[in-house]
Amino acid sequence: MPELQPKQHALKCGFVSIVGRPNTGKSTLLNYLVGEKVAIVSPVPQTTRTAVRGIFTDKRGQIVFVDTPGWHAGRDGLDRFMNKSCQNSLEGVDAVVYVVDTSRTVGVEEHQIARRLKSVKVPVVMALNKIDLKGDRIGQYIELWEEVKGQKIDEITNFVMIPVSGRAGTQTDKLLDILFEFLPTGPFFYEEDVVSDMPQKQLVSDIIREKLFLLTREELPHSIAVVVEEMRPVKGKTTHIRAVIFVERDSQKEIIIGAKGQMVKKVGTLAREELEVLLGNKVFLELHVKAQKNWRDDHGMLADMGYIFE
Ligand SMILES: Nc1nc2c(ncn2[C@@H]2O[C@H](COP(=O)(O)OP(=O)(O)OP(=O)(O)O)[C@@H](O)[C@H]2O)c(=O)[nH]1
Ligand SMILES: [Mg+2]
Repeated sequence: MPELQPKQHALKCGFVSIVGRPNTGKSTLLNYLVGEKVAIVSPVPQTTRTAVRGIFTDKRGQIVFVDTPGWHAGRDGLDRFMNKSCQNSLEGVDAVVYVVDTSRTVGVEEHQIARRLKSVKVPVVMALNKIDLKGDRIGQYIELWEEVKGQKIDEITNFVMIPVSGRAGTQTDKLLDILFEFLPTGPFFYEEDVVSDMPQKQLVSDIIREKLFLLTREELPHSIAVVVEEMRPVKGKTTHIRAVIFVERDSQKEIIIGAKGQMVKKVGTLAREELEVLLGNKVFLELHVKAQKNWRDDHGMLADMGYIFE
């Protein structure tokens, strides 16, 4: 006689895309939900440049989140790639989390995003984010959604709103509850302990770029890209990482290097500290800075940087 197996409950499992304008806190929310840093975060708009998966699993089931670059108006090659990543992330998902920043007023950019999202067929959850800042603009976002949908908020189907703080973790579990309600049952896509599927080289280059974004000002971050050229173990104890920081102009190269190399040294120290924790290994980080005019619009360069669809 075969042994009786305990009855398996069908678990929920599905894909959820996280979209919104730049800087609304999408990546911060993803990291909180997943419980680990899987996406880089900075105060600079357009920090996230590629779709990043973060996987949440518990007894309710599994949610594969897709964090996306902030939807924005730019028109060069990198802008087009980023906006296309947002658009693509809406295909084949089971629900969409539309993250808005309640500490900022609704502007033209937000109207454009809302219009793009109004015809999404799957359920939309509007995450009214950064409520810890006690901004009083929730009403504006309700009006915006009513306007684009042409309906009163309580008549709109397949739609839920929830105030949250991705930084403080306010109502994030409630958000998960709402999302699980919308998901189908099915087998998991990832092992239960997996939180990310990002290739290691991309993660490393993103971490270096995050430090650069934290330390540079104004337009400079948008001119920066980081490519990890080599990662190899040395004597089993140290990982040697060689990366190139690209900027667009020689004057920017000077800023990144800084007086007596101070700036690039600081970036290197901050990145190395985080990489050592991540890799569980000593890290020797070699950083080079190169000026590469117009890389943001150069198809070949963008492809090398991983900013092009196959
Ligand atoms: N006070 C507060 N700040 C937040 C919250 N969530 C994110 N932030 C801050 O908002 C800024 C942007 O956060 P990100 O998570 O990088 O935002 P994003 O939407 O992923 O930005 P892009 O990738 O550029 O589109 C950072 O300075 C965060 O620390 C929040 O809930 N409360
Ligand atoms: Mg982001």
